[in-house]
Amino acid sequence: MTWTPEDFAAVRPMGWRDDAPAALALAELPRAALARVVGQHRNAYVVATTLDEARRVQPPAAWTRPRFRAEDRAVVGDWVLLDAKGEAITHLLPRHALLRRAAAGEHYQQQPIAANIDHVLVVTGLDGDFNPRRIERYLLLVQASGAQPVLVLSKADLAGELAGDAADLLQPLVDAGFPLYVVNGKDAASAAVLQPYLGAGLSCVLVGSSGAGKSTLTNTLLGREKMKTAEVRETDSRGRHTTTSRVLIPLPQGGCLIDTPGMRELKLVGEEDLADKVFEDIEALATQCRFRDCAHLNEPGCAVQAALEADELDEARWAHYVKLRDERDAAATTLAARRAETKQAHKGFHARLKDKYGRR
Ligand SMILES: Nc1nc2c(ncn2[C@@H]2O[C@H](COP(=O)(O)OP(=O)(O)O)[C@@H](O)[C@H]2O)c(=O)[nH]1
Ligand SMILES: [Mg+2]
Ligand SMILES: [Zn+2]
Repeated sequence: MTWTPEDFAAVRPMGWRDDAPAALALAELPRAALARVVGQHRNAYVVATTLDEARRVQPPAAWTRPRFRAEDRAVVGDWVLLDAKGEAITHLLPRHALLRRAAAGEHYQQQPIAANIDHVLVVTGLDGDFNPRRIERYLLLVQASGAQPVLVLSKADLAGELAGDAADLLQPLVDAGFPLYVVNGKDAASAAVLQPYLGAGLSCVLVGSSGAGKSTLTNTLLGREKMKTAEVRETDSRGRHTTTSRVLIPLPQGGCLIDTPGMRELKLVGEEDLADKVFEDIEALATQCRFRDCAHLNEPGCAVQAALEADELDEARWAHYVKLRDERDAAATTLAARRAETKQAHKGFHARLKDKYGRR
């Protein structure tokens, strides 16, 4: 049986788009129940095949094997096909975007956060949560995802004059072209500036520290209290982890919103490009140094040192650039070693197959 237009009409309110890689891949596959991953649990997924029906399904057995790559398992936002009974996932469809970070711990693994999103709203509270360095780190991960980042400063109502100072500190990022919105997440009229990212066919994910105001914003944009929110401790502005898993919520505006719990650690994967907008100003400066291999320490004719002395480049921003660059380079080395290892393992496996069964 082939696919019918009705199959797609049912999933369109959940962000299905006929021009997406998932749609193109379907043309090659027999008709089956098409669903979007709207929630994740330790050993099961919650998927939706229509707007008003969500169900728990099992992943394919292969996904539960420890050596199976994390990025090849489904994550919130993914499109999947289900078996005839609608109880298990059979296929993961190709993605147009995947936000991921390096997972914590020694074993190098990537951790997917959300798939098939168009925008990533990087939410920062204008209280003790505000930290331009964390925003830079988020932006590097988002730039590598295929989705567009949008900077959202929440709690504008609590900030007073601080809002202006905070926006000033983010000026290099605004100059690089990242959209920036200052909102009161509790107020629908204020949050309405985000409507351009919430229209039919669009999916976005909210990321940021715990307590930044992601769930508050989700509820305001949705128009009802779907997500639990938590009081923030006054002493350090830290929130408690009220949102415990990632969930995809279809909005009345036609788009979909993914709320996530705060992430304590945001390790780079190794494939981030620092010159891709986030630090383009610094990388452009570095090309103006007298020496090509300038280390920007105390070489004569160093454009970076000159900019630092003239207060045209912020010391903290520069120091963070150096830190992230080193971290990215170290992660890239690990990534390359890991890939070589996997390749070697595959080679060994194929050699053993050949020994056993001869040439195939
Ligand atoms: N005044 C004010 N409080 C906010 C705003 N956004 C969030 N909050 C409060 O900050 C706390 C943490 O919000 P929550 O949405 O749970 O943060 P999350 O961890 O990012 O989901 C809650 O007490 C919210 O009421 C805002 O824009 N203005
Ligand atoms: Mg939350
Ligand atoms: Zn230099």
